[in-house]
Amino acid sequence: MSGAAEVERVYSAIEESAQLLDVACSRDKTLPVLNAYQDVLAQAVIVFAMENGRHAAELDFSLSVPAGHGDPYATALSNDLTAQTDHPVGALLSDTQERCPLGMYGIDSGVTGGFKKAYVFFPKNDLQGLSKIADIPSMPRSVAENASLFARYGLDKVQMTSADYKQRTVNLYFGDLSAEFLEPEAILSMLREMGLQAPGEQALEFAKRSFAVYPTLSWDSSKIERICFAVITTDPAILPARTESDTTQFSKFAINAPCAYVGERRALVYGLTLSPDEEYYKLGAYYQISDMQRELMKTFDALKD
Ligand code: GPP
Ligand code: MG
Repeated sequence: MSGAAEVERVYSAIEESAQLLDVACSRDKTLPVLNAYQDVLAQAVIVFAMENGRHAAELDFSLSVPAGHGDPYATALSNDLTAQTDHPVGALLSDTQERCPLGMYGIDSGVTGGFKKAYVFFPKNDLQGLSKIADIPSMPRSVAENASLFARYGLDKVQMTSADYKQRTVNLYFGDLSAEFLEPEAILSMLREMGLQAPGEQALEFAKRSFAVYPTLSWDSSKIERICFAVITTDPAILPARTESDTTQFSKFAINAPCAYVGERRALVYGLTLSPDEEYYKLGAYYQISDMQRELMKTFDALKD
């Protein structure tokens, strides 16, 4: 398929996903992003994500971008998807790739808001130590300030980082988690120290199955803005029962989101998110996958009680 045909194929899937959430999809915000990365669409891992079920007003799509493509933030700047900035967030991707080995990149965009994030994935077998990440010059100081807290709860190996150019925040995606730190007592103690909402009993059960845990930090404060416990599964009914409309919206999306791989069950990543005063879930449905998701699903979907 030509690049233009790939753009139309992926755009149709995005539009269909947005309809499931009653979100109006803006061609003007979405096509420039797909056009800028059109060469990678055929092979990319692609995720469609709904944020907080109760006030989902946006659909995000994420694309993986191979290392060979080069810095995807530079692509975003040269295509006017985002404005140049003097804020340290603008230096984060280049600073990171100068100091750390690269597996691949990724980007994130909203169907109403346009380009928002870039990701750096480290090689699968070479997760990066927290102190190395904290030493990256443009990283928020809050990363170093919270490093010992993270490490005490087993969060010390970083699989990937993301820079959010709109919110001016950084996510550190910790992987290689050990089960002892996913026990309810450890999670409650960690969240207490972080000043974040304590989850209910069902949420704590859910969090035990996490394959990744990622805090969000900013340059404005040493406080952790929120933290997310991510669970990968093919089960569209995994969400602990909440309000009926919440459950209906999540399962509608989990069951009907478009999926480009046939003969395999759809990969889903649920995120339990805790902020200082909220507990909520988000959901990403994988439209295209790679062997990495297949392996993760084999390992983590088998952990069901
Ligand atoms: C979700 O972060 C992370 C992903 C969807 C991984 C990206 C996958 C690719 C294939 C690039 P989030 O959206 O939950 O974080 P936040 O909204 O806090 O930035
Ligand atoms: Mg997001």
